[in-house]
Amino acid sequence: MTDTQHSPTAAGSGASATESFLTTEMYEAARQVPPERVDAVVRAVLDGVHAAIREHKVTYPEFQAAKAWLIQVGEGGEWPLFLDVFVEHVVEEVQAETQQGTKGTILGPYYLPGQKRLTSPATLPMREDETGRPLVFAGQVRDVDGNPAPGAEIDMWQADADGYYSGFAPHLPEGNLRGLVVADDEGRFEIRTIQPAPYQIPTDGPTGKLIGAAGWHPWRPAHLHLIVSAPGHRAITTQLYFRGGEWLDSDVASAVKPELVLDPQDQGDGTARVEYDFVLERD
Ligand code: MBD
Ligand code: FE
Repeated sequence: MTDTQHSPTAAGSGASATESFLTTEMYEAARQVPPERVDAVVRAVLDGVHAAIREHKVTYPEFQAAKAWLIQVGEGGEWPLFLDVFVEHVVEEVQAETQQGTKGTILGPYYLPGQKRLTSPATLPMREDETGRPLVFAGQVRDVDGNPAPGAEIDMWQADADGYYSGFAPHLPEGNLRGLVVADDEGRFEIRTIQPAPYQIPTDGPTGKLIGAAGWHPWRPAHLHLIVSAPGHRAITTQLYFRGGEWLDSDVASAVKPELVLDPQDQGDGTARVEYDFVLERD
């Protein structure tokens, strides 16, 4: 890989996301889709495309431009980025119809399994000179009846104070601001980290070019990513946002829910603290 391909500003983050996705078991699980489902869903997607062409009288130059763009999304490795930004929120919405407890939201393209296991109280791995407001994030994992969930784990990842994710930006150490935090016997956890910056879709890749061409903005509000799990419980994939943060009302990925907005309180020493409890369904 050249440096350009893996630089955080270029489509390199997209290419890394494609590599990462194709090596996860998530993809294996999706192989066996019955033909009736493929027929019904793909037909509906194509019907939607045909309807858009008719409604907007799409021309040959526009069709060819779309074809060139689709090719570039693949070549730039940006399918995970594009699909997670513009499509995943609806898949999550459908799944959420059958899930109780803490609200979930999209996984996004930057999850990396197998991070360092840390015991609560824990500090996420970070650089010695990591910038950003220090944040203490604490709470308890419980079931829907309010009972503590022993053996709970919080798999957490986030951008740094410049909006970059480790594993997808070459200047960051592996595992930076990622960790699997093991809660105590009553599901309680306390995690020290820093407050992330908003995330900007790389403007020089095909996804960013499309966003620019349409006159949209490329921003997600600052967020923490979490997968919260406990033995005997259904895991929840979610994100937590920050009250008053920029782009909260216009997330390009449409993944903000009001229940997921934190309001950390300054502790008088430059550190902020916030409590958030998670509620998991039993299996
Ligand atoms: C992100 O950080 C993210 O969380 C999503 C969903 C899409 C792009 C970048
Ligand atoms: Fe993210």
